[in-house]
Amino acid sequence: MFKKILIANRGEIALRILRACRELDIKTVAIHSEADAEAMHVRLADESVCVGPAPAKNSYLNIPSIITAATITNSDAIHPGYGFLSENYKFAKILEEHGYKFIGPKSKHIEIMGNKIIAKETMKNMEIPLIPGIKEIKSDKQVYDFVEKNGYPVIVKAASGGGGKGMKIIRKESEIKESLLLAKKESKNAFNDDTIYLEKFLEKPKHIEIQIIADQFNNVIHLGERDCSIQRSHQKIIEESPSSILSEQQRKKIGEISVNAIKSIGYEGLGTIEFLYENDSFYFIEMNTRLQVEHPVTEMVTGVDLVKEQIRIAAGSKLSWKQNDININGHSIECRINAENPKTFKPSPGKITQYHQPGGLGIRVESALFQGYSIPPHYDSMIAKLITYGKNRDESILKMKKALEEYVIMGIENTIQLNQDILKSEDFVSGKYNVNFMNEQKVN
Ligand code: MV4
Repeated sequence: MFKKILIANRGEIALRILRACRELDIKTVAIHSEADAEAMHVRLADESVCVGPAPAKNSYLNIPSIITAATITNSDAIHPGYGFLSENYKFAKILEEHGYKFIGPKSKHIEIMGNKIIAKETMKNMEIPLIPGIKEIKSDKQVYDFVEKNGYPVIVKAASGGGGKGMKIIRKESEIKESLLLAKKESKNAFNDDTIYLEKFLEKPKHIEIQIIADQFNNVIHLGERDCSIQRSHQKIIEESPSSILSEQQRKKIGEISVNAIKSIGYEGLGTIEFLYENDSFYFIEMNTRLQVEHPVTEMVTGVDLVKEQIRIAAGSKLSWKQNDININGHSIECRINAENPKTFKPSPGKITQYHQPGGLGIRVESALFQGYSIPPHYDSMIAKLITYGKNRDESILKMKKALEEYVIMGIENTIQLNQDILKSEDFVSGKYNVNFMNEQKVN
């Protein structure tokens, strides 16, 4: 097992990783920017190293500085968390070449899944269903021919994109030329790669993702699904597991398909296979090769500590579970709480003047906040995740409503009330919501 892990992240996820390390009796090194010297992850770690100034590109993304921190602290592994360097295959590769274990998949698999066209081709060969489309758009004519045969609407996406960047929906012929030009231009600007592809556009899909975990001996299991359809501008707000619309047979089938695909590429570590789900069918869109923000809902319903298992596997241990050991029990919901104006979603950094967090049976808070802490303006605005567990979905919702009522975060604007409004809405309560929920909802 590792003796010391450097946590290349901040905020709630740095604390989550730190706690997993403690339980595994592994020493921790926090890294931080100049703006985060007082942050909770720095206070709780065994050691800490300042890796640069406030802007992430100079600190949490500063690869030479982070490797130097690993060297001077004699760390043997680096946990990237989510965001920042977590899906940077070059970073994973540098660590592989320098004898530090990157706690995540092999750089090769991060690279494959980072290119959405290659990811889709890889999955297609493994019998995962795809949305009909054009693999790589090389000429406008291909698009004219496709819509002639398959009709509108279609969607153009950036090969290097993901999470919604550089997407264009095309609903009629007159939009084709401009949309293709714009999509190319935007993806060149954002990703320095103007490769684009096309899919038939699904109007009302759910976003359903399957959690998998694979060890270094090609043992692979899935841990059911998460429904992440409640989002705004491609930022998730509420996630839940299990999804209320899947039957036990559907879960088993999509889980097995996902496991087989992962097995056949020799993947190692945690992974999430993202699907769009419409009219009882799953369509693969992307794979995430990192620990995800919403991992707690899966932990609550399976009882598996995903971060401890991720670390154990990275150290070369075998999976602690066989597929038959995994049962989905009860229901879990996660609400993300952001330091934002709940109407405009403009970030609201500043000092927390009063803080009280909810508790009780089935209530879990993942946050690095404390009274007197100043939220810096330089990073993501998510400040807390509130997770509930109940014996069924109704109980999980009820506990969430009561826990949100109890949560006090003063001094900054936050999205607690927005979460309350969503929980009250008819579409949320029925479970029959889709990715358009926040656009359609008259959440007030
Ligand atoms: C789609 C789609 C409909 N049809 N692809 C947005 C982010 C990226 N991961 C994929 N996205 C979508 N791809 C086809 N062919 C609708 C979306 C989409 C979406 C997907 C998941 C969660 C939220 C979403 C919100 C708007 C659009």
